[in-house]
Amino acid sequence: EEIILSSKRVAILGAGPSGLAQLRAFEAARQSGREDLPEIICYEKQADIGGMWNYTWRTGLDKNGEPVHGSMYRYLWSNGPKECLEFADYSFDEHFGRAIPSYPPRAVLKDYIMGRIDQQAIKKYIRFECPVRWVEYDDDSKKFTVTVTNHKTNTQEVEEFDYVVVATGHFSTPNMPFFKGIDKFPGRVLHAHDFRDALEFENKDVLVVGSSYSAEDIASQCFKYGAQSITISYRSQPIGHTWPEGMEERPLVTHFEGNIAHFSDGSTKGFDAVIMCTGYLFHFPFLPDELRLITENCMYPNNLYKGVLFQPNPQLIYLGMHDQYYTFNKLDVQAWYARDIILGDKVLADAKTRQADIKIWRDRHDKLDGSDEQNIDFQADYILDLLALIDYPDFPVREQAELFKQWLRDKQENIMGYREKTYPSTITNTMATELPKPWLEIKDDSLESFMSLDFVEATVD
Ligand code: FAD
Ligand code: NA7
Repeated sequence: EEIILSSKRVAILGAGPSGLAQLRAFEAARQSGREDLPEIICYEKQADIGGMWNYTWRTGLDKNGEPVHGSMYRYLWSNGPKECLEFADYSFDEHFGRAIPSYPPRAVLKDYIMGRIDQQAIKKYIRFECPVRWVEYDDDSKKFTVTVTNHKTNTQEVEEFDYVVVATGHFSTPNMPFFKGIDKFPGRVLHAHDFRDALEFENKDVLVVGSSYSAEDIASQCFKYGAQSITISYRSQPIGHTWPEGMEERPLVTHFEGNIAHFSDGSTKGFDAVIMCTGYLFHFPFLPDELRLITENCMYPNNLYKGVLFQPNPQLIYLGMHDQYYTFNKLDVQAWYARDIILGDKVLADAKTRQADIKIWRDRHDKLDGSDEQNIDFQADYILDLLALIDYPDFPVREQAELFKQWLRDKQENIMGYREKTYPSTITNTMATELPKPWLEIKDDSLESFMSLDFVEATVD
């Protein structure tokens, strides 16, 4: 029988990359011989770990009637170099036993992330098919009450915790705009969240609204899988790539008449389908106002000390709430820091000191010019700030920032070919191998098919 030495209890909400990073951080402490670990329960709505990286064919509601979490689609490949998300303590070489290309498909990246986790050790903390319904904090007992629905037993569970870690992601609840006449559009209208298989749009004229990652990638997917034409409509700034024939950018759609879209430059065009790539809402229906993070998708949400501790109540921790450049390695660093705070290894600064620190970062954040280059350096500085506080293995954050900037240039040079570029690992120095044929021609993206390709040793200029 397990003896619980600590009276502390921690709830982790979500078992995607953030929640898993938190579980793994505690597991690392346990393996290093720590005995004063808290009791942990991780509640996960889905039936498995992996979060966004679990591909689901479902849209709308899942088998339990819960909103489908997944926004990933078939044929999704990493949209950034794998060298920028490589773990310091688990390299791609170690996982795959050989060099692979820099931009792997979803299933390959998922295999890597999962490979680092001792699934047996970690799954025992997780209650699957348990969506969190409500979280409350009691000022007197200084404890949270967490209420979940356990779909496996069809019962409600209520437990008390000292800490709650919110790791539920923020790319699942569509931000869906309205345009006059869209209610009478005769074709399919969907949000990126519900986009699954680009083949649905073969030979179709597709309107993509939005100008960020989803718009860029879903438009490219539609091109790759045979759409007849793709028009990308931007609100603020065009993406600005040199698009292949059949793709173009236009300013914002103003309204629809039948299947005809009218754009703000006075032009018009008829479409078969409209895909709203208009981003996501931060949605925490299980949190009362006083515990709820209120933010848009940005580089440093307000009210989060060190980007993780909720300022009004630092027993509440949020992971992965920034807009993303760095992903898995950054989530690891956040989780490591959160663990040290929970274990009491780090003394928490008083509210005034924390507020002053938040202000420094928010002031810097307000001065960013919105360019990717500045955002990347800002996020690198943030990670380095956290790294200095913890004993997580150092990793070459700045070198990875330079790779991100190269990635931007490579996308600019050839949006349909950037995934053929290769970069050296900042962890092992291994040079990525090249795809044996153009990305546009590799249409089967399964793990087996990808790993059976004859990767080519990269030529060094
Ligand atoms: P998530 O992965 O979203 O996991 C959150 C978990 O919380 C889920 O398992 C969910 O089921 C669970 N959950 C939610 N609500 C509840 C609840 N009420 N109760 C219990 N559990 C709940 N990143 C990259 O590094 N490279 C990429 O190429 C890339 N491509 C992307 C493409 C798309 C289309 C999207 C949407 C994101 C992409 N990302 C990419 C970013 C991705 O969000 C992160 O890689 C990562 O998944 C974030 O991890 P997370 O754990 O914070 O959130
Ligand atoms: P983002 O990066 O939050 O971008 C949202 C985009 O949607 C952005 O271009 C917005 O334009 C645009 N938007 C938002 N509302 C509207 C309306 N009303 N009309 C027109 N355009 C609008 O979300 P993404 O889905 O692209 O990316 C999220 C993650 O998914 C990311 O990490 C990827 O890896 C995958 P704006 O520039 O604000 O004018």
